[in-house]
Amino acid sequence: MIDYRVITLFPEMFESALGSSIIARGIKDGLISLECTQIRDFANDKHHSVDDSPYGGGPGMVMKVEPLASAVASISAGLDQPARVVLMSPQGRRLTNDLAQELALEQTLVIVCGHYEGVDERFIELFVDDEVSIGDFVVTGGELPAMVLIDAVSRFVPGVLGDLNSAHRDTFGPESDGLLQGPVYTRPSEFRGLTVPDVLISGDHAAVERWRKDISLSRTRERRPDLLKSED
Ligand code: 21W
Repeated sequence: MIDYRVITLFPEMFESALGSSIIARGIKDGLISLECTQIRDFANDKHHSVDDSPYGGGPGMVMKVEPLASAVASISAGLDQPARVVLMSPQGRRLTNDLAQELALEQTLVIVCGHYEGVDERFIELFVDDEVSIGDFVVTGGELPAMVLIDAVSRFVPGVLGDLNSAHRDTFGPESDGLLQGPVYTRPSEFRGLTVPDVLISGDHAAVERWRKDISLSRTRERRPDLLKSED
C-alpha cells in the first residue's frame, strides 16, 4: 500500500491520466491511493497568487513559498508520521529503477509539482527531502514527471503488477542483467516477407536463452554502451 499526495496547480491532469492504466487497477484494489491538493487553495492573498516575479529580476515567475508551505503543512497534519517530500525538478537527481524501488518503501509520498521558473529556494530548504528529475529534457511543468514517477514507483509496490516479479525482473532479471531486451515476436510467423528467427520456433529452450543473451549484449553494446561501463 502506498499513498501519493500530489501538490499541484493542475489536479485534473492526474485524474485523467491515471484514471486508466495499471495505476487505476492498483487504486481499485486498494494498493495505491492518490490525492491531489490544489496549491491555489492555499494562496495567502486576496488574488490567490501562487507565483510572483523573481528577486533580482529576470524572466518568468517563481512559485511563492507560503502557499506551498501551507499545502505541505495541511497534508502533514493529517498523517501519523512524517512523510517523504519529493519535488519534481529539472535540477533533481535522475529517476532510476533503484530510486523508484527505494521510494516504493515509503508509506506516504508527498510529490510537489513545480511550474514557471521554479519554486522559491526556501521552500526546498525547509520542506523538500529529495529533488527528482526524469531526464535531461525540458517539459513545461512537474505534473507529467510526477506521473512518470508514480508509475515507476507503483510497479515496485507488491501486487500492483499482474506478475509479482515483473518489476524486479526488468531491473535485475537473469535475461536482463542491466542489458537491453532483444526483439520479440508473436504470430504470424511471416509478415511481408519477414520471418521470426528460427531459433524461437525450434523448441530448444537452452538455445533460445543463449540467443537472447547474445542479442541483449550486442544490442546494448550498439545502442547503450554506457550501460556496460557503469552502474547508472
Ligand atoms: C522547466 C521548470 C524549466 C523550470 C536555466 C535557468 C520537473 C522536469 C520538471 C521547468 C525550468 C523534470 C531556466 C525533466 C523537466 C519541471 C518545468 C527552468 C529556465 N533554465 N524532469 N532557467 N525535465 N519542468 N527553465 O523539465 O518542473 S522534473
